[in-house]
Amino acid sequence: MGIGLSSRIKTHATDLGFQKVGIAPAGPHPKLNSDLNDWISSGHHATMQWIESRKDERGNIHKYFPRAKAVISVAMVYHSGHEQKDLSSNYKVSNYAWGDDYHDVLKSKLFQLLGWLKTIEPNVKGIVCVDTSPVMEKAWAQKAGLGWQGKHTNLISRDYGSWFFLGELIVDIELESDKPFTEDLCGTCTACIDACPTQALEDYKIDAGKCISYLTIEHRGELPEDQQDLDGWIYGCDICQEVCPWNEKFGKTSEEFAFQPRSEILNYTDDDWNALDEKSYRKLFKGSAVKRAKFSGLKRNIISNKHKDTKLSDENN
Ligand code: B12
Ligand code: SF4
Ligand code: SF4
Repeated sequence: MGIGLSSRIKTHATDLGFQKVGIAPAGPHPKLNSDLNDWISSGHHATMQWIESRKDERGNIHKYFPRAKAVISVAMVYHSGHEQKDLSSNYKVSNYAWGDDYHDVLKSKLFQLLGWLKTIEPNVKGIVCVDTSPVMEKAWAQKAGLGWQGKHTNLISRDYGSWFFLGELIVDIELESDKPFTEDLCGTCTACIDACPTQALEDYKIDAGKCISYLTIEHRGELPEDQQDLDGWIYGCDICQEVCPWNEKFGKTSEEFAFQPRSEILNYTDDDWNALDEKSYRKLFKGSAVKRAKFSGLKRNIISNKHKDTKLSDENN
């Protein structure tokens, strides 16, 4: 088993710009599978059929990559160091989407890691995953020792908080593994559950249909009648992470230039957002994660928040 190789992989991944790296054996993960099935049968995935349609692969890594022997799990900090109050607009955009699309940034580094690994193990087969693959990234990161899933359901590390993305390089060679992270350092805290404006969280579980992140990014068409209040967010939502004491104490600013905010994100006023047309949208969000919401979704979110403001000022007059 590659003991020396595991530590060389970690050093190389760190040199590429990942803050955390851990390795888990690609063995069975029965709790993950049963929790996922419960979550889906409770309808907590809302309209995200793409989760259900590949649930067997999500619940069993060998259905996705039969030759898998080890999962190299990586984390990369994205927080730009700016806060919502630094924006010129009252509309809020999740911090993870202020710069370039993280899928591209992490994938390119993971492919570099695979390319380097092939120079040592020429026959290795590897799959690079970032977000969109049918892999339960948080559960694998916990198994690889990176941290624990907090009550807001994101993965938290004791040295970086939770403002990071996850990715994996799954390989068909055995590697020395790390110990899984077995502690739950949330303790009696319930700050995320209490602060969530839509009551989407219950201990360690999310009802995605109620979550503003889902509503602003994933939901297509009109917003449901009872989920119209987006609390000022036009893309994503950061509230449950903003209130987390682990981020207050240990959250770090990203050193990755690609995650620095685009100037329009910082400087756009409410009027600029209200006037956004498809042409400016395409230009502003070229190579950005915000494309996921599509122009129609972003426009719907802006209009929905604008109507709320109009209603509030009518009530105050
Ligand atoms: C679907 C999805 C969403 C959905 C659903 C969120 C969710 N929690 O599942 C929506 C659109 C709402 C969403 C929102 C966000 N997302 Co998202 N999302 C995903 C995606 C694609 C799949 C997640 C998944 O498998 N969900 C299914 C459910 C069943 O999984 P789970 O939440 O982990 O559920 C576990 C717990 O409930 C637990 N459990 C169940 N019962 C119990 C009981 C106890 C006692 C315990 C301890 C645990 C427990 O078991 C379940 C299975 O392990 C992943 C990428 C990936 N491929 O993994 C990114 C991912 C999770 N998202 C990410 C991010 C950044 C976000 C946002 C912060 C973006 C934003 N700012 O708007 C928000 C956070 C909202 C939140 N509080 O979770 C990052 C998280 C990084 C991190 N540090 O953890 C990921 C990993 C993407 C990435 N590659 O970086 N997301
Ligand atoms: S992202 Fe926002 S809406 Fe979703 S669970 Fe967290 S606080 Fe609630
Ligand atoms: S806010 Fe508190 S309960 Fe929620 S994830 Fe952070 S430490 Fe855990």
